[in-house]
Order: sequence, then C-alpha cells, then structure tokens
Amino acid sequence: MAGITRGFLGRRGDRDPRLPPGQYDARDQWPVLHAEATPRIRTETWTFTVEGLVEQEVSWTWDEIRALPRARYEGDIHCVTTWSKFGMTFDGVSVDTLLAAARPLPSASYVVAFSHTGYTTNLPLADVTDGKAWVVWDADGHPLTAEHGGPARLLVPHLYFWKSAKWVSGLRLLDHDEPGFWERNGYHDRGDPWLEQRYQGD
Ligand SMILES: Nc1nc2c(c(=O)[nH]1)N[C@H]1C(S)=C(S)[C@@H](COP(=O)(O)O)O[C@H]1N2
Ligand SMILES: [Mo]
Repeated sequence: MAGITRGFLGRRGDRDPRLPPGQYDARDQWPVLHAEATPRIRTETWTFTVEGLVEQEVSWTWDEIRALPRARYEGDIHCVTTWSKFGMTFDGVSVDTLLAAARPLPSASYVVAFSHTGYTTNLPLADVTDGKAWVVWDADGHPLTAEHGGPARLLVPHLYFWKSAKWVSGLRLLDHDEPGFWERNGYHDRGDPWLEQRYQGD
C-alpha cells in the first residue's frame, strides 16, 4: 500500500491529496508566528479554566490537567500564511474531557479561547467537540517550546492554525459568536483550509 501511495504521489504534476488549496508542504520547517512577545510562563503558576455558560466553572493547575486521561493527535496542520506540515504528533488532553467536567449549558454554542497573553480566537462549540480539539503540551514527543506556545496550546487542526491559541489559558462558552484577535483584523470567522476561508468574505 505504501508503495502504491509513493508511486501515485511521485508522478509528475500530481498534488499531495493532504495539501489543501493554496498551501505548500513546509517539510522539516516549523515556522514560528505570533503577534505578541513570547511569554515565559512557569508551570508552577499556570492554570486552565473553562468558564461562561457552564454548569460548573472549572480550573486546572499544571499537575491537575496532566493527570487527566491523555489524548493524541496525529496528522497535519495548516497555517493561513500557506505552509502545511504533515504527520505531526501532539499529546495532551481532549477538549471533550475538559468540557465534560464543566458541563456546557444548552445555550452554549460558541467558544472564545483565550491566552495568558490576552490573545483570543473564536470558534463554534461544534468545532472543538467530538474529538476535534485538544490542549497539548508535547509536539513530536518533546515538550512544546515557548515559541510554539508552551507550556500548553490549543490545537484545532481541522481549521487554520491561528485558531490554535498558543499559551492558552482557557475557554469561555457563549451563546453568540465573538470575533477574536485575528478575526477582528480581517481573518475569516471560521477558517476551514479545505474551503480556503482565509479572510473575511472568502
Ligand atoms: N497566543 C497566540 N497564539 C497564536 C497566534 C498569536 O499571535 N498569539 N498566532 C496564531 C497563528 S496566526 C499561527 S499560524 C500559529 C502559529 O503557531 P506556531 O508558531 O507554533 O507555528 O499560532 C496561532 N496561535
Ligand atoms: Mo497564521
């Protein structure tokens, strides 16, 4: 099977089917992109909170979140600046596990992810449930570096990577959509790479 795949991908003019429209394969590069200065966050004071339209607001310390059942994402990531990376491995906890502890109210339909730096990004609740989103602290078997969002970042790999808030510190559940940092600055509200939803109006 691997041989067939290689032969198919190797034919001249064929495009890797993992590559969304307008993207290129960054191969062994992992670019670093963020708006704010890289913060140095100590795990001793780190917290993650699920708040807003929930039955019970819940916060975890570093030791507490790492004691939750582990979950892994193996797959691709896609940045709106046109690089994609294939076959990444991220380890952390599923957002489903975190939401189950806080129990979203029936009126909750959107989330805002917020970071220790003040960065925000908005998502429909349906885009972070049912195994589609994680809070992760390891990438390819190593602790996330501060540049890539360590100690922990959000990971929502089916959407453009700006939804994957670095230095994430919580999720706020809302009954309405509230554009985050890049969304207020012209990026698309949802950001599906397969639909090339890069900018408002796409
Ligand atoms: N806190 C924070 N998270 C952020 C951003 C940011 O500016 N601040 N930029 C986003 C964007 S636009 C991208 S492409 C990815 C980049 O992640 P990386 O530097 O690990 O590749 O982080 C996302 N998360
Ligand atoms: Mo980005």
